[in-house]
Amino acid sequence: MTATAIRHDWSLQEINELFALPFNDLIFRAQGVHRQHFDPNEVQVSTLLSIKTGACPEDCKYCPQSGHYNTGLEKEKLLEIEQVVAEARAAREKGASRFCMGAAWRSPTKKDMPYVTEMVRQVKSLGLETCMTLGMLNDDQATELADAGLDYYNHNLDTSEKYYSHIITTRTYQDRLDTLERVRSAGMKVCCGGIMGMGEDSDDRSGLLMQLANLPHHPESVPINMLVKVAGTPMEDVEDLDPFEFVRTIAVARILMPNSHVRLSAGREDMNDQMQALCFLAGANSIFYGEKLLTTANPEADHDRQLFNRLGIRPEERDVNHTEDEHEEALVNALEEERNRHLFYDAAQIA
Ligand code: SAM
Ligand code: DTB
Ligand code: SF4
Repeated sequence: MTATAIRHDWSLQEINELFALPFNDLIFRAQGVHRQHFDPNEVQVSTLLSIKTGACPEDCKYCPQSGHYNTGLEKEKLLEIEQVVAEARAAREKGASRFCMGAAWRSPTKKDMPYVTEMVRQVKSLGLETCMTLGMLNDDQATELADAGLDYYNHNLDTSEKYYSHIITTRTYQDRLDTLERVRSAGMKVCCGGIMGMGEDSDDRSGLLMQLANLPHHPESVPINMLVKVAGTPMEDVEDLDPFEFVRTIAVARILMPNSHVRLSAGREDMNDQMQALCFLAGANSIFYGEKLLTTANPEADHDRQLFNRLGIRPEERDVNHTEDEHEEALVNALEEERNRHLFYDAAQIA
C-alpha cells in the first residue's frame, strides 16, 4: 500500500467522480485513507460555547443569530471572562480536549480584543486547546490572537463560491478567503468547513470541498455541518438532504484531506446512532460534545459516551500538530502494524 499523496490540485470533475462511486466503494476507500493517517478508533472531542449571542449584522440565511431574522433567540452581551473560564473547566471535566468560543459578530472590534485574548490565555492555562470563531479578522487581530496562544480559528466557507450569494449577501467569498489567509499567516491552525442541506446542488458540495482541498495548506480541522433548521430563518423549510449524500460528503472530505480532522459537526441531534456510526466509518474523527452547540441542541454527553462505548471509540487525548514529515513516519508505522495484524485489505485495489 502506498501512502496517500497530499494534493492541492483537485478538479471538480475528479471530486464529482468520487461522489459518484458506488456507496460501498466510496466508504471503503475513505476508510482506507483514514486508517493510513489516523487511529480509526479515536475521535477528537471539542466543546462549544457562545461567548456573545445574537443580533449579528450579517444575513447568513441558515443562522439563528442573525439580526435580520426573528428566531426568538435571547441576545446576550460578551460573557465575563470568569464565566467563560468556568464553562471551559466544566467542559474539561467532562472530557473535552478543545474549547471553542463563538461570537455572533461580523468582526471583533478593537474594544473586544483585550477580552477575547484574555479568554484565550486563561482557557489555555487549564490545559485545553483553544479555538475561536469571531467573524472576519484584520492582520492585527489575527496576530493578537496568535500571540495570545490561540490554537485554532474557525471560519467556514459554508458552501461553494457559486452558491454563496444565495446564502449570504453581507460579505463575499473572497472576504472569507482573506481572513483564512490572515489566520494562516499569523501561524494559527485553521478550522474551516461548511453546511450541507441548504438547498445546494451536488456541484456545490463538490465545489466547497474543492476550495478546501486546494487551499495552500489543508485546514487542520474540517467541520461538516448538517443544517439545523431554525424557525424564523429563511431556511426553516428547506428540503432535507438525503442522509447518504451527507455521509458521502464526509467520505470525500476524508479522501481529499487525509491529514485533517473531519468533524461530524452540527446536526447530530437529528441523526440516529447508526447514521453517526456511518459518518465515523466514512472518516469523521471529531465531534462537538456537550448538550449545546452555540444556540441549538446537541446530543446529551451521556448518550455520546455510550455511543463511543458501543462503537469501541476512544476520545482523542489531544490534537497533535503533525508536520507532513511526521505524518509520513506515523503512516509507515501504522501500515506496518496493519500488515502484521492482517486487519485491513489494500484499499488501493479499489481506487
Ligand atoms: N459569526 C462568526 C462566523 O460566522 O464566522 C462565528 C459564529 S458562526 C455561528 C459559526 C458557524 O456556525 C457558521 O459559519 C456556520 O457554518 C455554522 N452554523 C450557523 N448556524 C448553523 C445552522 N443553523 N446549522 C448548521 N451550522 C450552522
Ligand atoms: C462549525 O462549523 N459549527 C459550529 C462551530 N463551527 C462554530 C457551530 C454550529 C452552530 C449551529 C447552530 C447554533 O447552535 O447556533
Ligand atoms: Fe453572524 Fe456568524 Fe451567524 Fe453569520 S453565521 S449571522 S456571521 S453569527
